[in-house]
Amino acid sequence: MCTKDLFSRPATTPHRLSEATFYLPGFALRNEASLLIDIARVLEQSPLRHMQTPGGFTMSVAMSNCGELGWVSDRKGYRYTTMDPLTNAPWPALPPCMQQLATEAAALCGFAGFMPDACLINRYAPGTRMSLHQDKNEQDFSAPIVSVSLGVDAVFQLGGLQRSDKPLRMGLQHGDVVVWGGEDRLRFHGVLPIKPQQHPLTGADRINLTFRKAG
Ligand code: MD3
Ligand code: FE
Repeated sequence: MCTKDLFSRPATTPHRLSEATFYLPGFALRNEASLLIDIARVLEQSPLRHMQTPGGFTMSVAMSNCGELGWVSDRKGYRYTTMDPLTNAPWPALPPCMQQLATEAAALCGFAGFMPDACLINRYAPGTRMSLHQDKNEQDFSAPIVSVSLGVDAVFQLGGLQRSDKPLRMGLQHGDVVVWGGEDRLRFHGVLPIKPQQHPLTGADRINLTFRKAG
């Protein structure tokens, strides 16, 4: 499935961060080359773009999607669509190697049979942040979300179920995977401004993939 990868690594055991949040350090390293090729192909069809918020601001994170459904934001609100509003074509299909990575990571964390129908691709340039929010545009909160970090390091904020709960900070590096489900699925979370750094595969950028069951 991920044939471009020359070296295979053993699967890491998940670290349980809370009741239903699991950290798999470096889990995506075994497929890093395939993943970056797949992402580049997706972005040729549905390019990264800065979406508008309902309040009329431009998001600093550049985004695109693959899978049956894609997350969009515009003046009308946040939602999932089957068509890319930029190209007026369906979102590119979820590449099998990407889907397999997400399904395997979820299964290692106790979420057997996770079949994502959406993958949001976020690109953070230096200085870009994502403020605390909940992911609640999906139909089914019983499915987990699988997050894959690529490129330069980020400091992730994991809050509680109330916006006012003080968030924990954790570093996320190239290849790290985090799986969130169950009672942690609706926790507030965010990303602090990305510091200027260089990564051999992505330059100054961080790329984050979030695999979701949206429909
Ligand atoms: C914790 N992305 O796209 S992924 C997003 O690094 C988003 O780009 C961040 O938040 C990023 O919506 C963080 C990690 C993540 C995803 C979903 C969660 C953390 C979560 C759901 C519940 C709790
Ligand atoms: Fe989120």
